[in-house]
Amino acid sequence: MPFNNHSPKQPFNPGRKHLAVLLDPDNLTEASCLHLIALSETHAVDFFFVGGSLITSQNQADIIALLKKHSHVPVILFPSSSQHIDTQADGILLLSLISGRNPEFLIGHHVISAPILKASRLQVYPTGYMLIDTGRQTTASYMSGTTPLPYDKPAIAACTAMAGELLGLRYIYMDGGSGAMKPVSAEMIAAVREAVELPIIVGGGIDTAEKASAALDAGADLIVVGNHIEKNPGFLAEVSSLVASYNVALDVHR
Ligand code: 1GP
Repeated sequence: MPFNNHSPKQPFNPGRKHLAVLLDPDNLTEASCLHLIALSETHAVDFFFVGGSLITSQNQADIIALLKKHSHVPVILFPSSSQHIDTQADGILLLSLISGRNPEFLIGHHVISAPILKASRLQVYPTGYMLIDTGRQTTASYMSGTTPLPYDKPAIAACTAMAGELLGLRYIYMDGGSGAMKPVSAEMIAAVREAVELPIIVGGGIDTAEKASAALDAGADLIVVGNHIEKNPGFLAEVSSLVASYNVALDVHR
């Protein structure tokens, strides 16, 4: 059986800021997906993440096929279970839900997924996934049967991320949950930034440029925006320009 090299290529350009647009197959039509693809041609997007905590439609495969046909932006799966692996994508966030204590999401789904991933060409990104309590129970927390990290306990987040790093995970994803009422706090992101050297992904409830800036300033390497771009595709231009402005500033100071 031809096994591929799955050691993660660095998807992040070290020292730069990045933007991922999260596409939830349940909230997309072919037309809305094509519209976002067109916008991403003129406003830089580093990654399309595809997935959701509960997918009720059957169109994930069609959405990924559309993205692969019409866009050069890498498509990375953001799966909620082993059932959502799709080998049309470029890569997969292999999420270990380290904020929780549910073995199925720490290792169970991974065991089921492993032979499929090994036989695929998907780039695998081992990611310590941390759900943060941002004020109301999220689908991710309910569906995973886990308690999210307390919002105002940055030390717990820092120690959790440290443990993930020591276990060999390569990325940390701090998520307030899709449509979160408030994003993960800058204090918590900064504490995790201080605690680990891994690239940090932050998402959930980023619906203004100010919230995006707060996450980037605190140390996020990649911000994920889903809901607000689905509701208001024009936000893609705004947040993309913002991320680009950080990179221009970084270039100037080199
Ligand atoms: C959720 O981090 C993502 O898992 C994105 O959240 O949809 O609130 O942008 P939003």
